[in-house]
Amino acid sequence: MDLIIIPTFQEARAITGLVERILDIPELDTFHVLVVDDASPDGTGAVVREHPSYGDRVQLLERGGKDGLGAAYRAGFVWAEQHGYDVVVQMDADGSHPPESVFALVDALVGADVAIGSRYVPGGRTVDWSWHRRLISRIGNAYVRLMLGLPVRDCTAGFRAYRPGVLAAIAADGTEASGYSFQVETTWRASELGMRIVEVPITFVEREEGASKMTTSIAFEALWRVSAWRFLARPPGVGDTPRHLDEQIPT
Ligand SMILES: Nc1nc2c(ncn2[C@@H]2O[C@H](COP(=O)(O)OP(=O)(O)OP(=O)(O)O)[C@@H](O)[C@H]2O)c(=O)[nH]1
Ligand SMILES: [Mg+2]
Repeated sequence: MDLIIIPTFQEARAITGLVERILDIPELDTFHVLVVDDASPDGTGAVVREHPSYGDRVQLLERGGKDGLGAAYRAGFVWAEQHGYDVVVQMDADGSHPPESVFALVDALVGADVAIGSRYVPGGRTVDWSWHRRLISRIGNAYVRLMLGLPVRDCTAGFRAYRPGVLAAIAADGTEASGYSFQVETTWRASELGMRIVEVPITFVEREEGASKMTTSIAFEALWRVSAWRFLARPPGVGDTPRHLDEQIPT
């Protein structure tokens, strides 16, 4: 079985619609959904437990309180490994990442370890994003690429699929980011581990319900972490000999 992990904080109004969309896609019938909720005061966890497929295709990992996107994903990835899932997909709860594109990401794993749903490759786009959101995202990505030299256009994307077995090396151990810089950190680690990363164009849609969780402290964490990583030869815990690609990708 495969797993889609959705971290949530205050997404009670959005989560059911997204879960329904996922469960309704015939190509995704091998997928379960894991919502990782940080004790959202709006009752996101309770909404998930009320879903008719709860305990079957819909699972919930409840955490004690708001602890950041990175921590939520680390817990979700460990859970996926403990439960023996194969492909793992990560996506936001707010509808920005179209579940209809999950299959394209999974398809791209035939020749890759990580597939990123990308706004910034030909065919990818953002819908209803204000000019200043676009600008911040573009500047952020340009800064990350410049600092870390990553071969990826959309380093901050939160919509990804991982080939079975690669997550433990990339993310579960050794990552340190708590906020959205976790996305950059996992891209960097995958790249330094010699993993093959592909970008699949997606249409990113501005959230319809709820509010953004982006704060100045999350943005500041991203800035200082990326700047500090610039001065490390490689991510902590990553050896100096990247695995050879032939060893990782079945032909
Ligand atoms: N579990 C958990 N989830 C979080 C936390 N912070 C954000 N999220 C979730 O991470 C996903 C991305 O957060 P968003 O607020 O949509 O971030 P964003 O896409 O940069 O902001 P918008 O464009 O305004 O939506 C959403 O599903 C959030 O509910 C957190 O601290 N814990
Ligand atoms: Mg969002």
